[in-house]
Amino acid sequence: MDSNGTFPFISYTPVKYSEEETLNRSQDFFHYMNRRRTVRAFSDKPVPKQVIENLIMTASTAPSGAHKQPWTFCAVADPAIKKQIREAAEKEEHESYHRRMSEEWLRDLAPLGTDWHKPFLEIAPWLIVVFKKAYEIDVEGNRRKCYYVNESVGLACGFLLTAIHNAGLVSLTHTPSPMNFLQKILNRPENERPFLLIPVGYPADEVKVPDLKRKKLEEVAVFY
Ligand code: IYR
Repeated sequence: MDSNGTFPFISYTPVKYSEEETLNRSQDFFHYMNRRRTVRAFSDKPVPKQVIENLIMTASTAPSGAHKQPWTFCAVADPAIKKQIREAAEKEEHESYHRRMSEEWLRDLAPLGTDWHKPFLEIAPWLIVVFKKAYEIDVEGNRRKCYYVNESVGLACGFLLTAIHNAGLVSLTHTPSPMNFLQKILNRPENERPFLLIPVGYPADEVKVPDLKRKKLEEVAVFY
């Protein structure tokens, strides 16, 4: 930013495709993304740190309110920290599955076969813990507002899952609840709140996924 608080404007060079290429690319990308599946059983095969850095940099290209980029991605490979996260998550999940979740919620989850056991939190080579910044602290230590934080961080997570799939890796959008234990274990500052916990890696051999179907275009879109 310059001294009067505005970004200099520079010319934008769009990527350009012919109409036919645009059609093909949109179709191919849909088919590619439609192969993405959430996986709950991971291989312990390592993933290089550089790959994770690239995935995070891709996520961080997401648009955000007033370009605040109100996110922090904590990438955990340390087995001792993963163990701590697993133990804390399983404690909360045990409570949720046994006492906090409604009958309807448990019924809705039954087809997915989930329960309070979360071995993937130790098996997956990386856990990416996404934090949202409720506000920022500037260089002088003042509180600065962030805008549309949930929308912004949700978009960044979408970009992250897309990048993970694009790299031939798999992920699980895990939402232990409540998840303030992540702020403590990872020693994050007060302005950062846990948003999603995403194990990343290769799928376990012969992994199975539920045979779910995605809604048809007519069920998710209305054209005017
Ligand atoms: N957070 C719990 C329960 C859970 C909730 C939803 I909504 C899911 O789509 C899947 C699981 C867990 O991670 O097991």
